[in-house]
Formats: sequence, structure tokens, C-alpha cells
Amino acid sequence: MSSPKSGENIQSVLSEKRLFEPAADFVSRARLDAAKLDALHAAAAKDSVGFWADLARSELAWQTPFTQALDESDAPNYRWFTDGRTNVSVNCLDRHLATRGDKIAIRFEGEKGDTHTYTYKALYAEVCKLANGLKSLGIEAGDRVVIYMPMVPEAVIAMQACARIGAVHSVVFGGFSSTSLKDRIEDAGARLVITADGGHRGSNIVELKKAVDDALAAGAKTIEKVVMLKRTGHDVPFVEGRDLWWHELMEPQADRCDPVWVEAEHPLFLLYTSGSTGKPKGIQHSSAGYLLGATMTCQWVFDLRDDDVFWCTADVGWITGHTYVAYGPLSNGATILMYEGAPTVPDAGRFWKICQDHGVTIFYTAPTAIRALMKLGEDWPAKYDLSKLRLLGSVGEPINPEAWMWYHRVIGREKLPIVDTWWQTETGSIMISPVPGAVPTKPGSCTRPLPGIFVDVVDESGEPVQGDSQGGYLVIRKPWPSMLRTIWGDNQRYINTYWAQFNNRYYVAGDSTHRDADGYFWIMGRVDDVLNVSGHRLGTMEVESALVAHPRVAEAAVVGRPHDVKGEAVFAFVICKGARPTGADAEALAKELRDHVAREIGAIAKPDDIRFADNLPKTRSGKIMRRLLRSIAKGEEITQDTSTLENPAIVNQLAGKA
Ligand code: 6R9
Repeated sequence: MSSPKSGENIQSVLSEKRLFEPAADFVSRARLDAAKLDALHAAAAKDSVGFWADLARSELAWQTPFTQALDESDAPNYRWFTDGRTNVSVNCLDRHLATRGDKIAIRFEGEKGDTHTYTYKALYAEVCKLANGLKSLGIEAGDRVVIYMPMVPEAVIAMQACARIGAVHSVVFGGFSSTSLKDRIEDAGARLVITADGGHRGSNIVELKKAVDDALAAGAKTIEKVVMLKRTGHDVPFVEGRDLWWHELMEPQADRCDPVWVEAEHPLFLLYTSGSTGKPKGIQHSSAGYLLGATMTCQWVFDLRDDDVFWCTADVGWITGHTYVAYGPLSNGATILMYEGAPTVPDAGRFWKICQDHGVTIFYTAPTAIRALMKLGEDWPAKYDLSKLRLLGSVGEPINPEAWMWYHRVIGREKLPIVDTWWQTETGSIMISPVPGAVPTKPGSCTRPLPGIFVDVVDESGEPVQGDSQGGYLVIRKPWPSMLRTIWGDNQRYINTYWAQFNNRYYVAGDSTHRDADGYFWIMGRVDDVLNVSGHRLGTMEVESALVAHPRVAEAAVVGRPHDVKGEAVFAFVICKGARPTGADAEALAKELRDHVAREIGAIAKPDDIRFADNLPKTRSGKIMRRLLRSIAKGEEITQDTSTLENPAIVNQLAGKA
């Protein structure tokens, strides 16, 4: 790990002095005002385990109540509510039927304008039918099911159906390639894939079924059946005996299905995410603890209520889509909106038109989307009636004050609260965020930790950083219910990655941060070799391995470079076997390598820049000087000492000057 970044970033955010108080009309109706929030913090500070236990009892439905709130006997493998039994789908569906059966659970709009709604009753019936269908295929509690689907309600139905029978889902983002899909299926040992013939995106068809076929042709031998939703209706191959149509599977099934009661710790899902080394890791989440985090943060951060229409734009392939599309809002009996398609089809007003047409009240998206929409101009949002919006959110990467101000001014009419939410796949739910009726905001800061979450900033030796003049590692001091439980199949990696750095004393997030004099957090970015491209995590090693898998590549080093829309862009330095390619050959090879990376990982990993060189900058001990490569990628003058390099002359060539 390199040390936390300091200096320039800290200086620029420290100069950010603007403070926005919650608007009085918001505060007067808010679930939590400052006094109520203080009371929650005080209760959590006094007894954090008791605090969470009380919420677990009052906010979740249990089949068997738990008697032990936290089991620390195997720390850092913490277990919450261990002897309780519950079912996540019962919490999200059954418990609303009596009071909200006819309320809309999901409003859906497709890119072509097709719409569909599901009431809680209808969603319940669909989930039960699919759960029965899965059972008819022999799927049992604990079996892994991979879901590789477009952003359609059926993706949520599939997740909930798995939860209903205790099957462990692993959603793979539809933008990942067949190779990524195969790797994840194999690591999870999944028995079944649920997919669609294709999805709609940017007026194109995403060939999901084709990718499944390719993945299964290349390996993934644990898969027995493929269930395919008819979405696009275009021709796709159908493998007799292995493939089944979703509608044919559903048709004969009963619309009731007794839930399988599982232990609180029973894995609800695996979700693969990038780390600094090796292949993506399967982050394993629990049932009850995870759902508690999802449920509470919807209330605290989004102030979620019965008359809201909540739109979280994240795909269900990411953690944000799990917690704030599929689970948290439904656990609260809310109405969600799902949209399948690109934000700019047919034009740059699409997101705002959707907000208007569906009466969206809470809008939650990523800074990369805000920056992209900001570039398209203020005329687009001005065309639509956004008056129903009452709360805005941001997630996935640091939001720069400029984008924050635009969001505030143009979308928020200078009065809507903005919740900048810091969290991770591993944390399961939001950890640091303003509580909108209680905490004044500062553009670019995610403000303070939520009740029951104990965040600190520590230095290299694990000592808390005093004062506000320097940054440090973001750590979490106490376990919390929605934390990851382990890395699937590799508990040692779980311990090494998140706990070992400071002797299991804290959870180490992998981010660096700064805390100002008001106790507000300013996230500086990753301290490891993980890039954040358009809010998506990408390991530099993953891209490097993809590049060296190409026959012409001998060696590759990948770094991030700042990008005004994506946040970070992939910059690859590539050393070829034989002579360094130049001219037309270099251009053609660069294109080929981009396509190659898209095939190996997915389009999000495509390098924006590829630079060919004779060698990489290496120290005499053979270590690649990544810091130098980062400077070169940024186009900075090289002021660093290169005398320790084995090949100092290479610097000019890497910088494109020779
Ligand atoms: C939810 C999600 C996690 C990483 C995290 C951090 C960055 C997320 C942020 C943020 C600054 C925020 N991150 N939210 N940085 N401000 N509000 O994005 O999960 O995909 O696992 O990414 O994203 O670097 O460590 P995930």
C-alpha cells in the first residue's frame, strides 16, 4: 500500500468553507431532526451492540427472535443476531401485504418508453412463482445462483426469489464480459444462471445470452440450467435440456411459496468486487445484519416515507443497486423506480423527464453522471417539472465541489438537501453521510458517520490522527451489522485485506481521508491500486493481467489519470514482445488491445490511453515506479528523483517525448 495522499487535495478541500443548513420545511417533516439524531448517537455511543439489537428487534420481522446480538468469539469474523431466524423476502414483501398490498412497489420504464408497474401483491406473487420455479429445478438453500440481467424488475424478482428459498445470489453486472462472468460463476460454484436474451442500452442490444453461452462454452462447468427472460425478443441460441424460458418456468407455478427460514448469518448474496491484487473477490453478506443496515439507512439518510418515489440509478450489478434498489426500499415498503437504458436516449433530458413523469421525490446517482449531465447544459433539466424532488443523493466517488454546486443549484433549486454517501461493497450500507434534516452540508464532504458507525482516521502506525492538518487511513473501529462476513472461499484474504494492517484492531477501508475541525470527513480516494472509473471499482492488476494475456504484450502497467467526467480514466503503459510498435501498427494495436480488454473484463475497463515503450521504469530491485507513471499519465513535469531507476532514460520515452 502506498501512503495516504495528502498535500494538494487536502489544501483544495480545506479551502471549501461553504455551509448549507437543512431547509426549515424539510426539517419540519423529517424523520430525524438534530435532536433526534443526537439521541441516536448518544444511545449508540453508550452501547453500540444494544443500539443495533434494539433496532433489529423493532425494525425487522423475525421467525425466531435472537438472544445474542453480537458474537465476537471468532473476531474479526463477527456474527450478528446469530440464533435468530428470519427471511429477507418476508421482510421485503409479506410484511407489507396487509397494509400496502395495493401500493406500487416498482415503477419501471424501459429505454424505448415501455412502462410497467408492480404492486406489492403482484411483486409478491411473481417472487413466489419464481421461487417455486427455482425449487422445481432442484435449487436449495445455500446453492449459488448467478443473475446476469438487464435493469428490469425481473432482476429484483430473481434476487428476492433466491432470498425466499435461501439460495445465495451473485449478481454479475450486465456490462461484464463472458470471461468475467465465467470467472465469477466458477469462483462461486453456481448451479444456475438467470439471464435474459438481451438488454437495451443506448439504442443497442446488450447480448447477455450470448455472453452466457460463451462463458459456459469456456468453462463454468458447475452450471446445470440457464433460465432466460424474454426481453428483447431477438433470436438467440437455445440449448435444449439446459436452457429454459423464464415465462415457461413461471407459468405452472403457484403464486405462494412458503419462505425458507434461515439463520441471521445465512449468506444472502455474494458480490464480486475489485481489489488491489489478483482476481475480484466475492464479498459475502449476511441476511439479517445486511438487511438491518439497508433498512435503517433508507430511513436515516433518505428520510424514506410512504409517499416517496425513490430512484436510485445504480444497476443491480453493483452494491448500490442491491442495497438501494432491491432490498432497503422494499424492506421499508417504499415505491422504487427502475429504468433500463442510457441517460441520454433519446436525448440529454431523459433522466429529468423520468423524474417528472414518475413523480420522483428522491434521486440518488453518481458524481460521474452528475458531471456528464452538467456538461450537457442547464436547458435540459429546465424543460421538465422537477418540483416533486425533495432530496438528492450522491455515491461512488468523491463529488467535486463544482459538481455538488451544480446539483444543488440546477436540480436542487438551491434548497434540496444533498446527501453525499460514503460506503463500499464491503460495508453493505451507507456509513458516512449527512442526515438530511439534521446535518448541515459542505460541498465535497460526506460529513459525519451515521449512528452506530465509529469511523476514525489513523496514521501508518495505526494511531489516530490528531487535529485537522493531515489525512490518514479511513478505519472503522467497531463491527456493524451490515459489514461483510468474509471473502467467499478465502477467509485468510478477508483478514489480510481488511484487518491485518493494524493487527485486527480496525476494519481498514482502503481509502484515505481527512477530517476537518467540525468532524466532517473528506474522502481523498483509494490508497491501494484500485481505480475508480465512473464510480466503478477496477483493480489495476486486473487490467494488467488482461493486457498481458494478449499474444503481443510482454508487460503492462496501468495507472489512473484524472478525467473530468469519469473521475479517473485507465492509462496503460505497454511493453510489446519484439520491437516497440510505431505509426499505423501502434494505432491498430492500441485499438486491438482496447477491444481485448473489453472482452476480458468489460467495456468499463477499456484503457483511454495506451502508450508503448521499450521498458517500464523500474528500480534496481525490479519494482515498477508507479508514482512516476501516475505523474506521466497526468502530463506533469517529472520532478521526482529518477536516479534510483535502473533505466532513467526510459522516462522521456514513457512521457511520449522520444
Ligand atoms: C458504494 C460504492 C467503494 C469505493 C470507496 C471509495 C469510493 C464511494 C464515495 C466514495 C468518496 C463517496 N466512494 N462513495 N468516495 N465519496 N461518497 O461505491 O461501493 O463500488 O465498493 O466502491 O468508492 O473509494 O472505497 P464500491
